[in-house]
Amino acid sequence: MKRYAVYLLLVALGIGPGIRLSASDAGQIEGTISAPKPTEAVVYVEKVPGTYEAQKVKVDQQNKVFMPYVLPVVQGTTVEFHNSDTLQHNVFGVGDDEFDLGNWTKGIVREHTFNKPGEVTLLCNVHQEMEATVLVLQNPYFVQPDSDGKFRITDVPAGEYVIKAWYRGKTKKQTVQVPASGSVAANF
Ligand SMILES: [Cu+2]
Repeated sequence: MKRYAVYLLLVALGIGPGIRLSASDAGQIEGTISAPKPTEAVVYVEKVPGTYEAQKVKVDQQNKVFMPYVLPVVQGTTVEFHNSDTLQHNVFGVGDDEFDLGNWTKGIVREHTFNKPGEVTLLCNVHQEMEATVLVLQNPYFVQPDSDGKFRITDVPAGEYVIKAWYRGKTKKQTVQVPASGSVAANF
């Protein structure tokens, strides 16, 4: 009898609040960005109150190309830099965060944690043609559009936000009102 009462209490605590949160407090931002290569753009919410879990993300160097070419991350994310080539690469960053990981070859992984928000250009001092961008963002409400330029940012807490579309170093912005359910349109 006692055990059954505890079970009922857990059900009430566990399921009740979950349903309410997901059903009525968050909306979506969806739209289209017009750009020559929309998959290389990033659409993001500038600031959403709260602190967010850092991620661990991988960047590879293949055939003298950084993969991916554009990498949006949450502030505090550690990026593992791999080298899949049989030659030496170097990774250094310039811009809002500056670092130099030195030179290394295949099989070795080096890391950098991106704690400063902003835009960081990745370069290799061995191969001048190698370049990539890391966008260090305050929150995880960001997305990269598909090849048609369409994007959708989901589960955004209801409220008014500035959203930004970054493409090749340039940023456009607009203000949206995210509803408690459903979606708001934003086109760039
Ligand atoms: Cu290189």
